[in-house]
Amino acid sequence: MKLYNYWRSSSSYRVRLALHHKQLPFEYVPVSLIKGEQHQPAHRSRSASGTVPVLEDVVDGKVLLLTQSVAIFEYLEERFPARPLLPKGAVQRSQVRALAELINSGIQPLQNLAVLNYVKDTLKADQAAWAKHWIGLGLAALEQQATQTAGQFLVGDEFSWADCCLVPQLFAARRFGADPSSCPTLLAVEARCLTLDAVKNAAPEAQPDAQP
Ligand SMILES: N[C@@H](CCC(=O)N[C@@H](CS)C(=O)NCC(=O)O)C(=O)O
Repeated sequence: MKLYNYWRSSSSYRVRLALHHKQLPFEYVPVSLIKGEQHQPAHRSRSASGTVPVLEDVVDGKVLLLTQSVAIFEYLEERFPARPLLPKGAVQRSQVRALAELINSGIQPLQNLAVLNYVKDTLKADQAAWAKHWIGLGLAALEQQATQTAGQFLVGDEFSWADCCLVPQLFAARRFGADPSSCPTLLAVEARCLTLDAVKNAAPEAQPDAQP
C-alpha cells in the first residue's frame, strides 16, 4: 500500500496510526500542503477534493484509491481484521464511531487549511481566533462525551479508531493555540496513547517530510 499524506495533516496522522497499529507496511508518499501540491493535477487525479490522505491499494490486480480517513478505517478493518481498531459490541462500536465523527465532521473541517485561508483572505477575519473558537467548542463536547465512554482509552480499555482521531486532534489543537487543559479525560487518554509504539511511529515529527 501507498499513503499519500503530509506529516502534520491530522487526517493523514489518523490513517498512519491505523496502519502502524495494524502493523501493515506502507510506502510513505509526501504531498506538501504548504507548497500546494494537493491542488496539482497528479494529486487531483487521486483526490477529487484535493486533500490528503489517499491510500492506494492493489486488489485483484486493480489499483484502488481510497479517500476519507474514516472510510479508510472501515476498509482496513474489513480487509485486515487482525489487531482490530473497533470493539466487539454494538454499543461500543457506535460510541467509537460517534466520537470519531465529533472530530472528523465536527472539528477538523473548521480548522482545515482551505477554510482558514478563506477566513483570512476572503472574509478578512481573524483565522487564529476562528480556529481556537471552533476547536475549543469541539473539544468541550468531546470531553463531555468521553467521560461516559472512556476507560484506558477513549472507549473502554482498547485502543480504537476514536483514539486514532483524538491524538491528531489534540496535536492540531496545540498547533492552533487551543488549550486542551480543561479536558482531563482527553489528556489522560492521550498520555496513554503516546506510550504505544504505533503512536510513536505515526507521530508527525517522526515522518520523512517533517519540518523543524
Ligand atoms: N474528511 C477528510 C478530510 C481531509 C482533509 O481535509 N485533509 C486536509 C489535511 S488534514 C487537507 O488535505 N487539506 C488541504 C487543503 O485544505 O488545501 C478525511 O478525513 O480524510
